[in-house]
Amino acid sequence: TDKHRWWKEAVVYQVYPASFKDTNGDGWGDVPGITEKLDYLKDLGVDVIWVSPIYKSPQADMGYDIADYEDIDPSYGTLQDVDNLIKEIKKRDMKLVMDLVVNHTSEEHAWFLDSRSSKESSKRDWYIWKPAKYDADGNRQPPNNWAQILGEANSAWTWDEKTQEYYLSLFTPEQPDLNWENPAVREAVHDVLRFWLDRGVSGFRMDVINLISKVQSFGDAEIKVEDNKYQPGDKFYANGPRLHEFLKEINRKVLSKYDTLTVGEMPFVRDEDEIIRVVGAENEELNMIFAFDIVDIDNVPGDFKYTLHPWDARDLKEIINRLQRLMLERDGWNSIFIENHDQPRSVSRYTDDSDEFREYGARLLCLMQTTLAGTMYVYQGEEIGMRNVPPSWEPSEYKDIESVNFFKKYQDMYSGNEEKQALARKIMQKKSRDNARTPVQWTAEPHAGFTSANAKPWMRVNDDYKTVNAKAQLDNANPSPGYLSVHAFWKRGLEYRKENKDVFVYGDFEVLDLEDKKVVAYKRWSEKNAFVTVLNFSGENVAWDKLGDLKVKKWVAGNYDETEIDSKAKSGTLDLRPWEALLGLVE
Ligand code: TEU
Ligand code: CA
Repeated sequence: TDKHRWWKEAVVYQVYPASFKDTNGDGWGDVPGITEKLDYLKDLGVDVIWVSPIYKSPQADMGYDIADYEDIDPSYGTLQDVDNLIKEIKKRDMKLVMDLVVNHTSEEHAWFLDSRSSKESSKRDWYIWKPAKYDADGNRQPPNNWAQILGEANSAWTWDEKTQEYYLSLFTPEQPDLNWENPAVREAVHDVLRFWLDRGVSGFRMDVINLISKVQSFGDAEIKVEDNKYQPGDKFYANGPRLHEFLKEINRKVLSKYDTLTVGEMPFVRDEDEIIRVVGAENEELNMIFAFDIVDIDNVPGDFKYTLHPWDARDLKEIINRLQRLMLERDGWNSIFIENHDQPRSVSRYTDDSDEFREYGARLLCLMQTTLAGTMYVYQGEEIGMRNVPPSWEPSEYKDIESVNFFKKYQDMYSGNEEKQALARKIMQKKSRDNARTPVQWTAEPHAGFTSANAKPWMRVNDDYKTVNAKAQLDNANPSPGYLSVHAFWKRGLEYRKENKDVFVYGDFEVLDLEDKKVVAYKRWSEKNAFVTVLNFSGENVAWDKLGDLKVKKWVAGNYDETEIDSKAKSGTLDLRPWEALLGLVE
């Protein structure tokens, strides 16, 4: 129909380049490493490759601090390497999407160097500068109480000695926020988009794009986290007053002139009208967003991310149901993802990553994602069921700035308190971004084949690589009769999704049995076909009797022995084993 678009049907694979594949033995992944693996990605069923930032950067936040939007960081390669990558991608009928980080730049970007050089600089108002405040004791204080996002113990404002003012740096001091109120900034950003689109790139993943418009009063945030000096300030900068104007401008001036995929990262915001204003087909802003509901499921609501909060299948169903229905009913569009470089590994987080159940869990999550409506995103390593780092890791082995800051906060606040230090380690192992950033496990060779044997990987490889690696799963796609390796299951799942795109990409959605605490189940259908997905999100046997009127014609996929799948009940009560997942064609 007229609502079909290539970017809706596409399977997007996210590459986190430092950890993907190293080709020159410096222990750091690179652009030629991506090129080397294109056949692997094509074979998996990938259509679009989204590469996390490879631009010139001091790497304070792994490239999300950009010093030059129009050049490549030498640690990743050269512009020629990227041209070659684009050429090779096109040859295979795939597309490249770049990461666009324009809420902020690096402090080393020429624009900021100029801006901070003097109050009279012509680029002073390209960033957000404010005078200090003074408390009753005459001590200098930042302009307001907002906390830094990647270092919650600190202020979002950084003092500049030379010009005696604060600049806004929501993420880290090395990432000053651009002032989007200034039309010259917006035009410079438009030029960045054109630069890459003209080079053959097919779209952008837009980093924290909903933070670009700030409430200009820059007032204090309400106190939500009692034991923290600074507070979450998102009410003042998430989906701020001019966001839609700025997005429409980008669309009108740049995007509408190309055929692109655009996905905006949109933390903090749950409001349905706000979501539709961005992704509603009529609104001409972005194709889709990354909503944070599923990846925030285990955070204490209203608190920072490094907290632990229990959840069960009901919470997951509520989210899936709400977002699937919202997009279908209001002509918006979903992104289906549960992993990325900021999140722990899904098999560890949502299922059970023990040796006994890891593969079942990974196949269950695959079956869930490949049968939901939206554009499908796979994060590197997800397709082989990579795990979180093991609990035995020392704090010093975590590399991410957010992890470093979190450990430091706990050390400062609770020094000498063994219990709190143990808690910090536990939270880290469950939630840190490092979990997703360990090198991809390609083979059982030294360093998992990520880099050469005598090199030192920039980040420790997960010890489980001898059993969990791509080669083992490719060589042995059928580890035992009726079972597929996690990789083979993904490959088949993506293929099946495309063959039945009328249902899985575009079809209708209805959740079954919202109340059950263990099982997530839903029906998907089109004019041609109907399917039911049943997922046991528990390590227990469950007798599930909520198929209702549905009669299964044939079970077509499952994460247990598929040679026996026909013996499963087709109506009435379904006996589910731990983490069992089933897909059935219904009458
Ligand atoms: O992340 C934005 C974001 O809000 C979170 O996902 C963030 O990673 C953090 O964990 C919240 O506690 C994006 C990028 O994906 C991330 O890698 C960058 O660090 C960040 O923006 C700044 O550019
Ligand atoms: Ca390298």
